[in-house]
Amino acid sequence: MIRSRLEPGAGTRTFRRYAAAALGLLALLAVAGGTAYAGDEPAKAIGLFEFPEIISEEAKKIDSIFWLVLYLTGAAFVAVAVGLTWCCLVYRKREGVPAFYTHGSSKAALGVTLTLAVLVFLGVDMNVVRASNAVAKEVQANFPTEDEAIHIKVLAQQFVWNLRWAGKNGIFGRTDPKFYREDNQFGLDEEDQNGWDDVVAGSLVVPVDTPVILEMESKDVIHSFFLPNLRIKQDVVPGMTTRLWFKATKTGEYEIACAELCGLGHYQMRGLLRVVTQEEYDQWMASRAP
Ligand SMILES: [Cu+2]
Repeated sequence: MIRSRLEPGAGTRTFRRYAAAALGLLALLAVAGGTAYAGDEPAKAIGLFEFPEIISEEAKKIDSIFWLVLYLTGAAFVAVAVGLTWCCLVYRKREGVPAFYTHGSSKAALGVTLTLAVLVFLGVDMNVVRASNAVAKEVQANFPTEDEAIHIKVLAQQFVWNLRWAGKNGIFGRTDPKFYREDNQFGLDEEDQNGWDDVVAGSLVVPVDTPVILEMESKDVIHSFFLPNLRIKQDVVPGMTTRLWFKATKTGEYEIACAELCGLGHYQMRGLLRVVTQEEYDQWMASRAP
């Protein structure tokens, strides 16, 4: 005859004990996750999962949110996986002992579920919200003042990024969609003198260590302007102007990508970000707008 190794009533007690242990473990991991994040420097990525090189101070802060989410959800995942494996081992069927089964008690189940929900809400959700709000305020919404920044207009179309600088006079020329032509992608109004010195280019040339404000519009569908090395991305929507800012701190050539599936040629909607020294920038500008 097969007999249970557990006494009557022992099931509920054991369940409560294990549930308490699991809760303790989860609380510990939540605290550990928060502590791991408390460091200033984001953890270093390894091997296959190496991120694109970071070229701004703001990008580091944005990455810290990624790491925070990874630590917290990683900790919760490990806690769940360990608990599950452990239950499978402890309650398995063995020689002379049937697999343990319990309906549990609805009171205990309710208590455990509510406690877990509160712990996850406070330990994971609220931590992420708090940290990401701080970064959004500090980075995303913290636009440089109008006159310390260089303004560049971005006009997205399937499947190209058109870029325009105001030129010597610092004033953008008037545009109108009725002037859109193969050789006038921005639809510049040739009668407006302010636009005569506007510089139009296919790659985004900016001086290093200088704030840049992008004013972005789309001719056709929704695109998404993505600078992976700066960790910034913004939808470009027909009928409205969206803005983005950055300050690159390292010279070099980096990728611009479209991060919104915008049509069959989406994959080729790449651009080039060229971060150059101030002298190179002045030279480039002078050669484009004499
Ligand atoms: Cu696109």
